[in-house]
Amino acid sequence: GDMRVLLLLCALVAVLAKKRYDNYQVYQLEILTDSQIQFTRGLHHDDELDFWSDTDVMVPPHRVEGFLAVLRNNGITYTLLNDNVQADLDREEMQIEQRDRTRPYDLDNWNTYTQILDAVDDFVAACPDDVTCERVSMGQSYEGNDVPAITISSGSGNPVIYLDSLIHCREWLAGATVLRLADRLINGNDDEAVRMRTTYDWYIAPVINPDGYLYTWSNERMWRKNREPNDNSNCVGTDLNRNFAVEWMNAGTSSSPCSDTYGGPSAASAIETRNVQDKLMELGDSIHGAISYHSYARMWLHAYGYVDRLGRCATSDFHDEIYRVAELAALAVEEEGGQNWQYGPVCTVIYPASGSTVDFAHDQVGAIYSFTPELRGFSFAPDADQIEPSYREQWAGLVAMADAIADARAH
Ligand code: 0X9
Ligand code: ZN
Repeated sequence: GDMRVLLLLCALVAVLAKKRYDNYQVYQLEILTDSQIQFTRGLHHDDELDFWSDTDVMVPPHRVEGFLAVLRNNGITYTLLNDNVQADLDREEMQIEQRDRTRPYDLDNWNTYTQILDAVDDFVAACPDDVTCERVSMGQSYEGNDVPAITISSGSGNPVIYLDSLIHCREWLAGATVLRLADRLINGNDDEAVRMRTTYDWYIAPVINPDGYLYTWSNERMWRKNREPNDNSNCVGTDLNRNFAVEWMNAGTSSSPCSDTYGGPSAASAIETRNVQDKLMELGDSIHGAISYHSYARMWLHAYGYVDRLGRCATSDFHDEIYRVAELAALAVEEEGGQNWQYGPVCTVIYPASGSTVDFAHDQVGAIYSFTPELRGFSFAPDADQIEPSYREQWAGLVAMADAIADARAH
């Protein structure tokens, strides 16, 4: 009767509401020379081109022909990485449907926001005797969703390591990796896990941008920003990783609300940014290490992302020391995972990008060991079987970083 028609209509609306990526293609550009770099930076201003990394760009089907012509005319060589993004998303959806439904979440699969909250609650409930664990709130998002965090403490005033993920909500592998790192820290009985949780206190925030994360599940898988509307524009969202109050709008940031790198109307305008800033400032000097996980590019990055007055990449006073630790972490990741990793400052290794977590923690908080790994792989929608190797190699990188920091402090 009427009820069935209504249900059908609801289903139809739900299907129509979700953006499809049929025949969206991803190209990897070869950018080696300065002029190739300059040309590619120019492409960043085109809001229809979605840069997945420094070299990889997703192109909607109606733009492919013209885009490739422009590349050829400018002498840019390219390879096709993905000829139909929707096929990857279909596979992803299938893998999610095949999950074990008897469990509230699955650490080897993609978890919804609610499932991540369930995992956080489970972890803290399973806290081992040598530490205390708590679920705390980092604050609320624009839409009023909780930004959850896990604290692990031995109660003896240990230095803190801060971890976060999903500030860019489409980078699902980063969230899945951090969740498994938290699981190992709490539930691990091995020597390394025990040593990590008893020599450091931990503050772990797996979902910095819950509104965006929910939106990637319900409406638009490749959404990156938060979900705050913009004045005088139909385009929604601020790139939280350009919104921090550190050299805001200095480089690699758009002032157009429709851009994926829109820095917001003012520094720290977004509540999700302020949640992170306030917590980092509160933890202050007790932070010995801060890591904001992103995906993907196979890089262990550190400060700075911003440039000096002459437009050259700025260099931290602590460059040599943080580069040393980045190298140790990257080598540990490489050795465990077998993929090739780069390391160094954001600005030189990937591209100039100011107002991000890594620079804020370094400059404003004084956490000199502030890092931002770009995880493994070649897509924002990797196979779920990438979660395990990502976690394994990131555990190795995390332990290498933590030990290198402790070493430096001891000398
Ligand atoms: O553009 C970014 O924010 C980062 N790349 S991503 O594909 N994850 O969006 C690169 C900037 C380096 N990361 C930080 N500064 N945290
Ligand atoms: Zn990111």
